[in-house]
Amino acid sequence: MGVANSSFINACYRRNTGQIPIWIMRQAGRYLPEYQEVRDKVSFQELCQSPKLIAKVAEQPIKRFDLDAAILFSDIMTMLEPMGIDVSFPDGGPKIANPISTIADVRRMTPINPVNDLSNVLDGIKEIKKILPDIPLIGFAGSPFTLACYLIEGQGSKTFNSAKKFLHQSPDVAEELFDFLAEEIASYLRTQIEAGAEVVQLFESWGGILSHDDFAHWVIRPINKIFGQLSDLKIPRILFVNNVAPYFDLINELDNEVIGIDYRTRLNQAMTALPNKSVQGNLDPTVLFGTPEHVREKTLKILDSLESYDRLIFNLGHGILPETPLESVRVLVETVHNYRN
Ligand code: 1CP
Repeated sequence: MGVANSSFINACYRRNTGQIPIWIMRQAGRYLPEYQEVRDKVSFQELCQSPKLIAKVAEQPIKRFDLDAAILFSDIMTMLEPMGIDVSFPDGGPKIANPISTIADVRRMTPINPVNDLSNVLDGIKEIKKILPDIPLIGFAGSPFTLACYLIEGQGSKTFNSAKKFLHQSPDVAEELFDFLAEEIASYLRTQIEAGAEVVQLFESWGGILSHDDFAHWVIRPINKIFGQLSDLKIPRILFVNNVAPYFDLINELDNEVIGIDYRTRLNQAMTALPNKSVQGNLDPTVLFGTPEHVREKTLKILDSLESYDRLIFNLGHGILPETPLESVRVLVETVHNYRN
């Protein structure tokens, strides 16, 4: 079939008349025993620095399930390391030893040249394409706001209140930080495409905590800059926003192709609210802890609620959780694929 005419790429452009495509956020990860086996031998950061291992774990979910896209195995924090940010993953989640708080901190961050500074990631993309030439490959980065959350807070948080306060206490510093991040993210995504990725996704994991006004300024504006800088590449540009519904009016105006929808929102409402976008989502990842019949029912409930399938990419409404039963994933993929042949 070829990547360009795959159901996934066609769905990104709102023209898929075949099977509904499905991939799963965090599809390579801890719920897979074969991933755990790799992680028993190397740390997460060692894994992210080895092109051969990147390709091996990116392929694992594709080998096991009939998924329609692969995603680069990396992390949103990886691009920060060559900028001089000291990132580690002591207990699973990221931790930053030198968080950002002043204009001097922002100016100390080094602009990166991805071809030199992130060559292992780009070589990982090339390795994945060698193994999986016919499966669309998604490259990705974190959004400026989501990266700023970790840069300012220094670690994960339930509220990211320090990051939110920062936008109001030090707007000029934030402005410079966001401009810097937007430039770096755009150039990094471009090199991912040049290395062989066919699609990009921006993860806006934390923007959903912002007021509507702040979302317009700190999410929409920098993301439009990033997507604008990629428009000449003519590749599908996906934006996933965790808690997207309050901002549908702003999202509609974005220059991109696909919006990832979190599990809180009815997918049919998202499709109505975003008439010119393809949508990607949105089964609640915890559903997969139910019985196979339950997984099938909840999946069909979403599918049955929709009026059109030409612009649908099925996915979970957030990342798959560790310990998710493998049988549930199999049932999910089968249910989506059998829905429209
Ligand atoms: O093996 C391990 O113990 C590490 C766990 C792990 C994995 C498998 C982390 C640490 N990152 C990843 C891979 C990863 N992260 C991928 C590629 C895998 C795939 O999709 O198949 C991607 C796309 C990400 C993106 C990512 N990292 C996001 C955005 C997605 C989201 O969940 O909203 C975020 C917020 C991160 C930060 C991060 N890295 C790792 C963890 C556990 C976290 C989340 C921490 C937190 O909740 O604050």
